[in-house]
Amino acid sequence: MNVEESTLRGSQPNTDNSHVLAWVEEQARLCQPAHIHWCDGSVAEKRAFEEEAVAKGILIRLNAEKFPGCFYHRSNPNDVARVEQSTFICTRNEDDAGPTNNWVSPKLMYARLRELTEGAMRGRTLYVVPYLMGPAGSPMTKVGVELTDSIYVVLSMRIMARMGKVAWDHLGDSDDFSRGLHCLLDVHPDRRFICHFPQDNSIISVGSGYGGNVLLGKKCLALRLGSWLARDEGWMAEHMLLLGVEAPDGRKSFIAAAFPSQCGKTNFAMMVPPARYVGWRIWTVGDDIAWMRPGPDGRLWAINPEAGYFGVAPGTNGRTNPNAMQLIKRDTIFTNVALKPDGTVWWEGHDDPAPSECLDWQGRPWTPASGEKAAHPNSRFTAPMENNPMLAPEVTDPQGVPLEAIIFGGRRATTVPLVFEAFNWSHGVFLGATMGSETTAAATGQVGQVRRDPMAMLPFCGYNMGRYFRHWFDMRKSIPFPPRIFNVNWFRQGADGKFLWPGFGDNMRVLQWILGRCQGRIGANEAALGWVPRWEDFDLTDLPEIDRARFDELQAMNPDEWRREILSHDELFMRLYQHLPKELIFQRELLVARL
Ligand code: OXD
Ligand code: MN
Repeated sequence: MNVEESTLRGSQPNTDNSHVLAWVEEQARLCQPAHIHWCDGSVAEKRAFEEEAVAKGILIRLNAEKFPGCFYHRSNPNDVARVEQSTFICTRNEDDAGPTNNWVSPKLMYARLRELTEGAMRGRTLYVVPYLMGPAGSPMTKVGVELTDSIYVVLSMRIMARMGKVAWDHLGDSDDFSRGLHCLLDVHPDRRFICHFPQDNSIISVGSGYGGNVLLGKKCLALRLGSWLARDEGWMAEHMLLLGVEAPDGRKSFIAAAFPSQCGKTNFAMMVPPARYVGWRIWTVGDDIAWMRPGPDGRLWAINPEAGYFGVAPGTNGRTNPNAMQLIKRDTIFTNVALKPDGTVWWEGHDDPAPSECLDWQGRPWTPASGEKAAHPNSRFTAPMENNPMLAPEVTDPQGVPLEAIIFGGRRATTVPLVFEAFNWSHGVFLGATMGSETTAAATGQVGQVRRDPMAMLPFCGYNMGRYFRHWFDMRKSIPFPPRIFNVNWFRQGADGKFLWPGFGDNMRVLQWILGRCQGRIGANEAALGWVPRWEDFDLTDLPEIDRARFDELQAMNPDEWRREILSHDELFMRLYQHLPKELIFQRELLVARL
């Protein structure tokens, strides 16, 4: 079957929203597709798309017995990660985008994109993908419509968001939706632009097929446009996982945590506590994005706007994330992992030993002697959240979940202790704003360099970061009972270069301390960095490798390292100086004085 023969190639509009109809017509006139398909999100439609994608070689069907409903996809080798250098925030004033974003004026960027997209879908199908970010019926939920010429994007969007009729129903005849246009073009880095127009609530992404650049509901809408909308509307759009901790007595506490890409958000959100935590359970609300707003009770409430997981495959296994290993056995699209001869998949860090032969992420024959990685370090699984055995039932609650704690954490080999607590909200905002982390493969560029990544939002804040900090401080005024704020670092290394902390399920011990603090059950020592755990309060039962000396090493605060750390904050602070809230300078001074 080719494009021309596809039974799906054309369909009638399935909404009578005049704003949508007019906009789709305008975009179709620009891109000149051969067909327009209006997606309804049904299972029959999904099946037909899968057939078509397989027939065109875009997807490979995996072993139906071992991986029912699962597919395999390879992206263009030049297109395997987010491209921060090609991502733009196009506001009328450069200052609104701020120094941490690439900026081009909307006028210029629209003109450049018009040239690129004119006739770009000739002979192809334009899919109209209506979707919701957030649960149906939630006051926080937003509608997006993505126009794309990629069937892989359509199938992925159907996993990552609530797609189809549900979105038209939510929208009614309103004009309030994010307009997104995605064209593959020739998938060439020179013609790759991921552009956001916050003042028009619109996104245009061209030249890429990589999830983070093209599943427009995720980073583009839920974070970049979302953060802009959130500031205007008095809420927060954050790069945070959401989880619920259930105690043996059934009480559930909800926590949000911000970590940069590839620092273990998915694993943390799906954590299985160690055996000694009898009766304790961790429920996943979300693994990447949280939308948070003050509730009528004065607490901060959060929803996960997504409906699926776009998780990093390498390193995922039965020890690091048993729930993920369960949920990716069905209905999942794997991208850029290795393909085994029996139609199953593999990646570095998988439970199974390396296959004696397979095809690597570029489709080349691979053996363990090849000397290269079989899966790309940023290879991914795209899987529906409903397959998660520990999916929190609250994930569909229109009100969301009330937060007791917010955690910030980066990937730091040195300097930053395992856990400490901020003295108050302002101090917590300072901790988030000065977060540093080593770069990873989630974005193109050098891996392993420490960079400032405030609130893990550096690549995702859709406006001036200085004003974003201001928004964080201001939010306190509308949250009488704010969550407590903590800083963690799972990645500290000893002199031997090995991780000091086991991480994964054992992070439950850190969570336990955090909840004890939130609920007033556990004391702490006041230290220069914040409140720090006392040895006797920290549960290390069944973890003999963490003796007192190791614990002290994990929690150590080395004044020389911190002097350097504080100086390195300056680089970001100077760039943002024009809009930097004075509270951050005061917090810095207080820290220096405490040191
Ligand atoms: C992601 C990312 O894919 O942060 O979630 O890059
Ligand atoms: Mn992310």
